[in-house]
Amino acid sequence: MATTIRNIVILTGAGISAESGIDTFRAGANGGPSLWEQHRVEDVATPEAFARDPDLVHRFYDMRRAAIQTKRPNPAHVALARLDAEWPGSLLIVTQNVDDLHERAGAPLGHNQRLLHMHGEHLKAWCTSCDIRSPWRKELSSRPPCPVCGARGLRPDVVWFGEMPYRMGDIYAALREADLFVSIGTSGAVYPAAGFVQNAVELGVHTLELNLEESQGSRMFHETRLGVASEVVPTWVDEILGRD
Ligand code: BV8
Repeated sequence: MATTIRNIVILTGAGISAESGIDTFRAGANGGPSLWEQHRVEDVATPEAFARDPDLVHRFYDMRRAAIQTKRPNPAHVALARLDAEWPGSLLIVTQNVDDLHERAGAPLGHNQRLLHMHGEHLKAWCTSCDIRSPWRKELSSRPPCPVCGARGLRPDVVWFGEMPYRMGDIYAALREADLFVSIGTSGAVYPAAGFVQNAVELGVHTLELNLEESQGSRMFHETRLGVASEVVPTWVDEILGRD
């Protein structure tokens, strides 16, 4: 591992929010059915699905948008917010999650852009008429008017399968500058996010995985630590901040 670590890129997935009671895509919180067991991806998370049955897609996202507002950040989110507040080098947290638990774990995250939602956010609505994204906490099933242009063409501001993830240029630029890439709570099943570890290894970056179980990308990491995020993430943050 590089002697001094200055620039860190962290990728988070549904596993970091599991202990906050948010279903992951492969396992339901509290043992219930996973998101993808409740709905087929191609029925609810593709542009084609939205064109075919917008009511079903709106119901799916209205349910999740309402649910995350009843959840709270857990010690893993709080530990990353502490790292963000205290890390002297560069840090970019790239989340695949569309919940706002990273932001709610520590105000600094939102303001100084050290957090990036590559797959969008539940709490934003995107107007397909004026192309503006607006903060949104309520439902979209009743086709409410866009707060900017008044058109009734709002969609969830999430990246569906087949759509280009957000700010890929910023992510690759941060990986090129990184000394350390850390992946937390992700199964490594969805691309291009699942390809970041390979990109990092090819760039000579040290790679660390923190996950409940082996993932599809585990063999590519220099180091894997297994356990629940609420335990392994605070321990790692203490270590990297030299507090252990
Ligand atoms: C694109 C938003 C063109 C919506 C999401 C290459 C090869 C094969 C396929 C492809 C490829 N390139 C592209 C594709 C197609 C596709 C894809 O990857 N398909 C897969 C299914 C094979 N990708 C796309 O369509 C992407 N777009 O490629 O555009 C392009 C190409 C190149 C460069 C640029 C653009 C768009 C994908 C984004 C889709 N939208 N979310 C919504 O949320 O509804 S994806 C969604 O699913 C999440 O955001 C996340 O990315 C993924 C779920 O994965 P995880 O977060 O990892 O969750 P999962 O449940 O799977 O795993 C949880 C993990 O946590 C587990 O490992 C578990 O052990 C662990 N865990 C559980 N509890 C805990 C824990 N860990 C710690 N503590 C715990 N307590």
